[in-house]
Amino acid sequence: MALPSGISFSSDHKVWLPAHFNVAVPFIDRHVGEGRGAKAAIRTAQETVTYAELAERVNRTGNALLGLGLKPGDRLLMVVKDCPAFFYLFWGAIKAGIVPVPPNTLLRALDYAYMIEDSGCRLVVYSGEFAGEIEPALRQSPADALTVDAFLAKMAAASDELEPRMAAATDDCFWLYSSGSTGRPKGAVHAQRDMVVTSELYGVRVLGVTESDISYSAAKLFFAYGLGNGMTFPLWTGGTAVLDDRRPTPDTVFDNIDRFKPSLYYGVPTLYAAQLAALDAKPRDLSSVRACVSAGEALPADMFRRWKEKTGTVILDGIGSTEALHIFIGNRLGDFRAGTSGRPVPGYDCRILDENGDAVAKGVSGRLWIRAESAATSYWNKPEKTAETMVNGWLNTGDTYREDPDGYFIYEGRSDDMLKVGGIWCSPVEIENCLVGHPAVLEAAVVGHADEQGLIKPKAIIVLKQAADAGAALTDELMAHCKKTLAPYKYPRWVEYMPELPKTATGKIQRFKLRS
Ligand code: 3UK
Repeated sequence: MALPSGISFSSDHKVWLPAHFNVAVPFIDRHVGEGRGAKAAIRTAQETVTYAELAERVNRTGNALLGLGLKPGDRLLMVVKDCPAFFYLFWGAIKAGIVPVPPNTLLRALDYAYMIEDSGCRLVVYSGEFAGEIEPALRQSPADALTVDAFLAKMAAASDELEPRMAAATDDCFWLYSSGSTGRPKGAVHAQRDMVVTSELYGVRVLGVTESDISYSAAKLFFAYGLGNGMTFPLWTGGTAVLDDRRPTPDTVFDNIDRFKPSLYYGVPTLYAAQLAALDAKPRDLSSVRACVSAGEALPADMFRRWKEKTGTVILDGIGSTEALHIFIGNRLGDFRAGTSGRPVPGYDCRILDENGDAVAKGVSGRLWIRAESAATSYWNKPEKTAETMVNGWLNTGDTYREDPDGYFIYEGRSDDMLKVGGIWCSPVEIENCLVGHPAVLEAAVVGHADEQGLIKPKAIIVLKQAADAGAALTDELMAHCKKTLAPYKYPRWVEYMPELPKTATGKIQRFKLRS
């Protein structure tokens, strides 16, 4: 398919956009004019939304948001499950010049309270299911709030005509929050052009996404990975996105594949591991799927092999980040190597540097830096974090990598203590703080530990106030304490008791000693 009018890419993969433009036009409005009005843009178990309906509801949403008093540049915090309203809110905001901010929907009231304050959002729209965490978070806040259902009633009553608010390619468009090992989540500010770049460079040119693809991402839309897979790539190409608002399990995912016959399936290693186990019990038909994609954490080579054996399909591992927006090093059909992240996506410059900032020789490990036109150029309100991470147009990924002789990039771990659990960030410090909040605990250290699939999960090493309290009952209690206080995926899967923790002379926990 030709690129949308006014948009082109140079031979070295740099994007050209009109000086005044709004990214909702090529992603949403264009399709009706190109004859896709009656085509399904979104399919769920409950409904199908055509491109014509989508364009109309995006307009009504933009008008409803303006009608609620939001002005261009204002932030809309949207804590919304994977459903068509996610699309309406995200694109309706963008078309009206309002900045949508869709955070992780698995977080707790304290996390949302922070994001509401940090973003200075004017309005919070949330799926009713999340009221228990959102309503307490709103108590101290001047922001207005509406459930999705209440918003949809306003949307239905708003005008279906909306002029796009014109912007420059590098103007702020949407934010995504990302967490660090210390400190609060950071809002990565993404520009108008960023989704154009990821959709074309990775979606079209690496994965080969087309209008005839049906895309199903078990990774949720709030995750930059899911946002690309399950929304921007299908909309960029005029294809169909399948959405399911439930928590993905092997059964729900395989049932969706049976029912919607997607041609592209996107998961994370933890889910692939559970799916592999489920396939032992019950074989499933994946013949509609032409490619499976994995990201969020490294896919062990053995899982790649077992999946291929059982399903006949390859899993294309690729590394992306919230800051880069989507995958910048990836495997592709016809060019993949198990146990690696693949090769750089054309258009993304990747460098592995030593501590002095010099490029290492092939085969030597170092810090991975990338340069990308889809990259966020700042963190909202965090000039120091911005200066550390975004340097002269280059992005510090925080990952250690090495390049093999054939140009495949091999992941070797994080350069900080952060963990990826089920593809989602976990800060050991946050889990330690939670554990220390339990009356029996004196000190706690959290490290990553590989489970039987080779996937990393948090493990806690605990020093008790009374050593005699140690035991299975306390372990259960500590796990329950974490599950109730933190996002549920963050609880430690193993607890070990020790008389003391290894520390540096300055009192810093030496987590590397605990990892072995
Ligand atoms: C790690 C990987 C090894 C790595 C993401 C695809 O994961 C995404 O974004 P986040 O900001 O995390 C980024 C960090 O996660 N990581 C991601 N993928 C891999 N490590 N192999 C992989 N395949 O530490 C990276 O720096 O949550 C993934 C697309 C968009 C994304 N935002």
